[in-house]
Amino acid sequence: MVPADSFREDVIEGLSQPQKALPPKYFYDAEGSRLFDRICRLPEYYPTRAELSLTRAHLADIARFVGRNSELIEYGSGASLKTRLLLGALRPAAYVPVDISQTALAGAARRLSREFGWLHIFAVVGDFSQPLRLPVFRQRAGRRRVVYFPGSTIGNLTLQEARAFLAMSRAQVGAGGAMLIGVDLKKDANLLHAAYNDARGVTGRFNLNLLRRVNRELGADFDLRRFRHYAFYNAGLGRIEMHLVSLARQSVRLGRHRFDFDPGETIHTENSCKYSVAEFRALAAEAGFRAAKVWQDARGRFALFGLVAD
Ligand code: SAH
Ligand code: AVI
Repeated sequence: MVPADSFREDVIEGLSQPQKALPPKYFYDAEGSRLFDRICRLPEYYPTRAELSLTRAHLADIARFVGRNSELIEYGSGASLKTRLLLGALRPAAYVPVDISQTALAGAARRLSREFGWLHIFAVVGDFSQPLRLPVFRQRAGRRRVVYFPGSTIGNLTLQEARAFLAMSRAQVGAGGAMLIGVDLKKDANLLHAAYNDARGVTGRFNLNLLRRVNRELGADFDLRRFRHYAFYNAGLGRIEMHLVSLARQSVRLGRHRFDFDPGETIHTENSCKYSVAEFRALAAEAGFRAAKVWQDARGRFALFGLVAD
């Protein structure tokens, strides 16, 4: 659970800015996590299939890179879909999935413990953008700590947040540790546009669900029929931007606060940054990681980086 106070504060602060904005981490209530799982199965949403296929294709090499008997920490683990491929090959000593969505985490931990009876799972509900208390394991010789961050969730962070996240991970794994991180690559804007504007409208529902959550948990009165999903590729900034567009002049109440919208005014709800291999290599290097391996899917849409903390 996200503490209600910080949710309220973040929403009020975000809606008070000249460009209204809401943090994307609040997408993932039970319904948001369910809708995200549906997005992953959409024909237009290539990242999940691309990352799954490259992980399958390079599984032996990835397992060699990580080594056996590691402590595997996964941030934003959600349904732990890709992890299921890795676990059998990596045979980690412990698996620590961390997610802000309690429902997604609980479901994943249940399924994994059924499938991998030998695995020690320590699930942590938490926000990886804040200092987190993770289980402490006694340091054992030969046990490597590895952070796994698939799905290109790094793309949902600002550059500053991504730098802070990589630095935190570097400190966590220590010298000799490693990171496996999935990164969506720059590509034809038409493909990107389709992936975030699917024909069935599931991404639109995922986006609008954020307002439903603000209404339900904070007592606001957003009229969902008067906002519409809008996503486009901002080529200058190398990112998909998701917004909710106000279809009319309107006011929304949240407690004693009132937020006024002009027709066409937007709430910026998510960035999904796309990187080139060189750009991401440089970003990782700033945090003290060397990109020892870069695996890509056959069509060069998505990359999994094997980073080493020297
Ligand atoms: N790793 C999965 C899920 C990606 S979706 C995959 O590759 O398919 C992003 C996941 O990150 C969601 O499960 C969401 O609940 C979680 N998440 C988003 N922001 C978070 C934050 N600040 N702290 C912890 N988890 C977060
Ligand atoms: C979780 N994250 C990497 C997804 C993305 O592609 O940025 C979230 C998402 N937003 C819309 N569709 C999927």
